[in-house]
Amino acid sequence: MSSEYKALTLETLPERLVTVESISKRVGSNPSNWSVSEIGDGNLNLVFIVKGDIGKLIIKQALPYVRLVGDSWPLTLERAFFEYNALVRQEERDPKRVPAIHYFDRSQGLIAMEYLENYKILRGKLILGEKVSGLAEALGKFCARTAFRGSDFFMKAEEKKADVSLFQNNVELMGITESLVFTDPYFEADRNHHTSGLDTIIKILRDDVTMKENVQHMLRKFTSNCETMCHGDLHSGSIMCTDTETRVIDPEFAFYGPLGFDIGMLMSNYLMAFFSQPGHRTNEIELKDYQDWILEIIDKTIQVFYQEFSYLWKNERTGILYPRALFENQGHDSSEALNHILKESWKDAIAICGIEMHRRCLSLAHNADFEEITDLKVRAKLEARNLLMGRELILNAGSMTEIQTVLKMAKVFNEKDPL
Ligand code: SR1
Ligand code: MG
Repeated sequence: MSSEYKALTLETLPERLVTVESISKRVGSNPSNWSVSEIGDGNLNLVFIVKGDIGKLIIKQALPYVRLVGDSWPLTLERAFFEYNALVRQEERDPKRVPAIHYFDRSQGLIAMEYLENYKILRGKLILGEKVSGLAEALGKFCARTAFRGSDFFMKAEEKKADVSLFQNNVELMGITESLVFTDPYFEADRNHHTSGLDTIIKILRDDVTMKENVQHMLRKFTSNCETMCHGDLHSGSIMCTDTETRVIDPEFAFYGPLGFDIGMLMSNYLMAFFSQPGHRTNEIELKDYQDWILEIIDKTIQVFYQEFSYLWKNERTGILYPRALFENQGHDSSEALNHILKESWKDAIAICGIEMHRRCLSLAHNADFEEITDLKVRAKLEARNLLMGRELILNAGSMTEIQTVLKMAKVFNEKDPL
């Protein structure tokens, strides 16, 4: 392909990509037999499915602007470079959990990757009330393995530093998170919008100085604690599932940051799915059954995360931090140190969880869990529960040491009528 950037179209894609051997050998060498559809429903990029005589591929291409907003918000193509690099590392750290990559072209902002046959975006399944077996095991392990193996607990110090330095250049996407997640929800930012009827709740949040301080303490960690490589955008739209299989996609927001970041964001998106359920089903038995299932998934995910992280701590602690030379090799127990790290990261995860619960209802990019509820009174009530619980999490992150406390709190807020 030429190096001058051009966005692909349904018409130009076959002739432009058939010359790429790693693509044509998987799709077919006759471009007139390729069928192409554009399926991107995310906020940033073009995503094509290409089908040919031999097989199917996904082609993802960055646009030089934010797709959700248009060319009034320019964005370089570099996010594809960071996504590519993150996928390579995630494959090493948790094999077969992310799509295989078949081609990358930095100047075109383009990645060709495995087509996940029969998989659907998890968010859609959560809205429809579909269960996925093995979900908690897959994502608990993914979060633990990527967190542990992307840190100084495991990596060679020079490789870790080189990697931190590479991902520190993901300035634009970290900038989006810094504004849309940590800042905009808490004042009247230009790009904000919210469901009508929520003004009294929003005033409570924006008047809460202690809560805003806690959010900024967390932003300080986001900008300065580079302890591990985070996916950076691990919501239910970045996860694809069949009824039994789970894969993680879309790590373009990857950055080196706090260990609890991904698990906190994931938990938040489950809680929003939980709170939004009454907007998607009215049969009381089905509703309760599905909401209970979501809470079980959160519980299990956290358990698996702890088990896997502890396993890796015992068996793969090869980095410069808490070396065996200082502990096990001298007959000294390192489990108190592990508990300290897990406790600190859990506190961060709770705070991130609350912050994500706020931003998805208050700043630019809302989630379909709530947005697809057409009855605005119902939507406002459910979002209000979510917003107020988010506040409790941010205020009390330090004292909510057990996942059970979070799950009980979700059940309490689920019964409230705060408007
Ligand atoms: C302008 S991008 C908005 C949001 O979409 C992505 O998925 C991230 O969550 C980002 O914050
Ligand atoms: Mg995305």
